Amino acid sequence: MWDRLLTDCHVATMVPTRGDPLGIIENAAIGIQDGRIVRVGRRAELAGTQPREVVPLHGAWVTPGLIDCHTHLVFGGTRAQEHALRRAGASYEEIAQAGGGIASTVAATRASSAGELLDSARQRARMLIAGGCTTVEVKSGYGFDTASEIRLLNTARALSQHEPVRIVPTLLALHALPQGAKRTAYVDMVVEEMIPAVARLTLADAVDGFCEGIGFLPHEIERMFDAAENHGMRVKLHAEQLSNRGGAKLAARYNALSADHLEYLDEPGVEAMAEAGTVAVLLPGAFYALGETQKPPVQLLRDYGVPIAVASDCNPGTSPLLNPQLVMNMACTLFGLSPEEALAGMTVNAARALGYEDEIGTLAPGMQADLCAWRIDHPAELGYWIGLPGPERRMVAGVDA
Ligand code: DI6
Ligand code: FE
Repeated sequence: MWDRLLTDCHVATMVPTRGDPLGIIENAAIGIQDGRIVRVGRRAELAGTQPREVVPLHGAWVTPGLIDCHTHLVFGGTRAQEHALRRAGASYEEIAQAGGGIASTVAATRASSAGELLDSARQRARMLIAGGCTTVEVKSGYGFDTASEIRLLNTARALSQHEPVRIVPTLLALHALPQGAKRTAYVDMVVEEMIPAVARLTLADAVDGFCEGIGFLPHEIERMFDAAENHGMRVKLHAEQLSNRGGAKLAARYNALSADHLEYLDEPGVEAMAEAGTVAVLLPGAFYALGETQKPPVQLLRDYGVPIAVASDCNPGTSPLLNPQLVMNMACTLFGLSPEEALAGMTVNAARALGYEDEIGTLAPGMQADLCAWRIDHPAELGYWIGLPGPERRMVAGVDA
């Protein structure tokens, strides 16, 4: 017997059908058993089933639970001061070179107790949850040494024990060079100590890096990717955010799950991503907060059939953004995505960017029953309102959460 039958709803399954990227089923019902979807169909087709509980949704639209596939949610302090400096004309790179930026968050993170770190991350997670997220990727990266990165990953994992959300932890191993560190020695440490330790403890699904002039260069990222591969971990990369360093192409060569940011991505990079099936994760919050003007090549990504995801990039420096509806709205308004593309970007394609497309991101038999019920007239509204409040109802594994 099914546990639950959701009725009186319309569903955007996010399994595209011909001419309908949202896979819409109107007047639908959804059967749930053991936390997974058993059937999605027209209400009439599901008549006669005898669930333990019938849940009428009073005409709501149901979508897969939203997936924020790129966040830096665990950190100490804020960088409100830096926001002020940038308004007064300083650039992100200038602030970083003067010892602010990522390094200042590392100091504030190290100064935070375990309880403080968890509490502040929980507060931020709750905002994403309230906005409809059922899965959130969380990167480390504000530790700069093995023990500190492990502490951040443990905090990320603890989030899912305290809040009703799935957490996908990522080791952001090469984020910025600590002040006074020697480049080669630091990369050696990451390759020989940090990645093996995190792999041994199975604390992260994937390894990430920041490929940029103020981050790490391709030959350093390559060593990190080799180490990840040797330890059976997938990779992803912050690439082509502020300049074109060929990061996306490099990531594609390692079958990366995703390459993220991509404002300066060129056609050879797009082509390589298409061939490797690497997802393009666009981060309009960082583009907006940094006042960038160079936009990611959305039309080229479409032309080559690269799946596009969108995410908050929530971090204290370049994207203090915690509203998933606003992420989708900004992806439409700033980058020219259609509302359908933006919704796919926080569901089906976000799942792909995490390697969990067989579990979450679509509403189909066998998938986790992670979903949101929205009081709207059409799913396009999700990319239309500027900072809409969250869904009326949210379920994780078929349970209201
Ligand atoms: N790119 C980003 O958007 C964040 N990290 C990265 O590599 C910014 C992190 C920060 O400024 O604290
Ligand atoms: Fe980031």
